[in-house]
Amino acid sequence: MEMKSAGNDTSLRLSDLTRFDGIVIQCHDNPDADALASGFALRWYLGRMGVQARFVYSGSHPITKSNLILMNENLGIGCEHVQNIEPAGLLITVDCQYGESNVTALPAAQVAVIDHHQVSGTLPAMSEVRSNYGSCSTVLYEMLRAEGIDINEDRNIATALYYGLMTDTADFTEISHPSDRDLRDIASFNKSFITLFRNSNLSIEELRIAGDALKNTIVNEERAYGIVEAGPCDSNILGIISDMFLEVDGVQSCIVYNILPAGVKFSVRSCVKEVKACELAAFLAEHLGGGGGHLVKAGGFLKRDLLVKAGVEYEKEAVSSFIASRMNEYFDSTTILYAGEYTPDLSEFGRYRKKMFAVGYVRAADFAEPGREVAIRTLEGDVDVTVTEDLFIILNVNGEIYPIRESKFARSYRVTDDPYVYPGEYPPNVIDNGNGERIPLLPFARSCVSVGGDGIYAKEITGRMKVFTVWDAEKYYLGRKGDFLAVRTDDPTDFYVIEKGIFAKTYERFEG
Ligand SMILES: [Mn+2]
Repeated sequence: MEMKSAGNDTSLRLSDLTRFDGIVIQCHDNPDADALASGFALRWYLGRMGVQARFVYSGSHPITKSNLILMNENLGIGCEHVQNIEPAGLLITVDCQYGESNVTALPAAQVAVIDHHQVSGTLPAMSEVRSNYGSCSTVLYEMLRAEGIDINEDRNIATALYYGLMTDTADFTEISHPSDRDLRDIASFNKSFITLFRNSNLSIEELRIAGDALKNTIVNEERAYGIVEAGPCDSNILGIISDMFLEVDGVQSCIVYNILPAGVKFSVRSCVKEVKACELAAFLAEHLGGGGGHLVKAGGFLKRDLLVKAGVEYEKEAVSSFIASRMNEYFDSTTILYAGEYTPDLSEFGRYRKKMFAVGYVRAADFAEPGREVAIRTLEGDVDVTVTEDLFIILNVNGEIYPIRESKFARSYRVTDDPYVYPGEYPPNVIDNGNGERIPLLPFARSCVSVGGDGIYAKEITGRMKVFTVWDAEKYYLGRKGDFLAVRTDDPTDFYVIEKGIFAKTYERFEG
């Protein structure tokens, strides 16, 4: 088999798959809603293209959870439980990667992978893994979109993908990627099916699991966090337990996790501004899976194969001491700076100024009538703005997007005739908040270059640092080792963090 190593850029298109005969789609053993939805959408696509495919799962256990049985039957998913198959011409694993411990190996001439988890081994040449997506359903939604196909052409497909994303992200509270928000907002789903599935989600056994879990809480008083291990249960049960646990006096942040065959699923909560739940989740899952969400609620997954590779034995005691030590590391390795309390010692800082560099810009009035309320959808979140004649949007070097007024734009940038090429991963959109329409920005983008300025003071950050700036006393900016702490030359109380990649690209040393 032709192989490519982990971490390579892959761009598989769904239309690459239609030339094969004997296609079998396989999701992981013990399927969840996201796995069922992804395979269902893929088989639907292939069917439209005149290609027949089977959709299967393997492993010793048939599906028993009632929401999944209802989903499988009501939406016509028809995912079959098999122990073995005739060798497939092409085996496509969805919501998992071929060769992983939670995917029974089925025989195949060729393998393809579509997934949203962290890459754990070697991927086949035909693969599409978007590890920063909240669900594999979102990956399918985007891949269908790339083929010009609207998921809302089939209400069952839209319902399945919506439900897949919903259950993988604890009712959308743990989503982080803008494409996830797009799927959530755009899917025209069958409300009565979603209500039916949602209300068949908790079994009596899972309710007992929640009760039992709360008998074995660990509270670290010094760092004010809590840890709970729950038995195997759905991820939204983890959310329910962590919501309750956070209510406890003396628990300012908490993690609730369970050990599943494929890995450790966890929910994180925080009620203090010094801990962003999404950032704690990302820290815990660093190199081991994925984590993200919102300031208060977040979640993630530690893949079994990656934990074992990192030397963590996959059993109760070892996993629990690993989690406790990562939690301690999180609290102990971080410096917190508060605007108004911290005075930078400028003798430790160097002087830097912005290089001339090319970025893109869009004049808001070009894509929407002045007065319209729009949300600019970016990797970091949605920013609501009102369109005015003088509103411009900058598409920055790393793909970040921010609004700017024309007067400031005119001072900081010079318009050029060069064609504009967007460097980022998520082509930026704005959503018209009035009618929900999604407007792609790139057709309106033009080029400009930034012009100098009087520079900043900056120093490299050596550990983890949380910075509360004068602009926002509630939300910190996170600095990691190698990033820079920057101070304005005209106002030393105004300090902030610049990510190391952006710093290297956009700043240069300067003797001012
Ligand atoms: Mn999934």
